[in-house]
Amino acid sequence: MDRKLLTLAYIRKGERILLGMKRRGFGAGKWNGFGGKVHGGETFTTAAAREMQEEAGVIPIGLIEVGQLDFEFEGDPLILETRVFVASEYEGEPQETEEMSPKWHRLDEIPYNEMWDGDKYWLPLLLQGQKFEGHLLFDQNDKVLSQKIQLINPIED
Ligand code: 8OG
Repeated sequence: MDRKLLTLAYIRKGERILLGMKRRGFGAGKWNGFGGKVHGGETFTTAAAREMQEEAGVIPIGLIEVGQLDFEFEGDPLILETRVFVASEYEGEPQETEEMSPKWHRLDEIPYNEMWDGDKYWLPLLLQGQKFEGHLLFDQNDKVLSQKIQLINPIED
């Protein structure tokens, strides 16, 4: 099975999260975090920071890895192994790029119906400060066919 290594990073500041409207390519028309392919010689963390700078014009400070998600599409042997990060600090000001239009969203107004169909299963965990790993299988219309997400070292409350 082929694996492609991807990053996905969010900036969460208090009660808001920075999302970008993807303007072209894979996932166009969806709100998402920022990320893309890990280049040779990069760590996931350096790739996540580079992608965020390229797509949103900000440099995240103190990225924390909070998840690993394997995305798979029905009929396609490729697994998109995606490491998920979050930071609460950044340098620069979010700006529109060729790839993304960034915008702050209140945590109680996350536009799940304009995001990847699987995000509603795991983004709430990220927002709770949990760590998670999982696998999501999508059909050819990007709808979730099956998903399994589990917490790593759950936070007790
Ligand atoms: O470089 P490119 O834009 O192709 O990278 C794909 C980005 O999309 C990468 O950051 C990982 C992310 N991504 C998926 N699937 C999903 C998904 O189901 N939900 C979210 N939020 N992001 C996804 O590849």
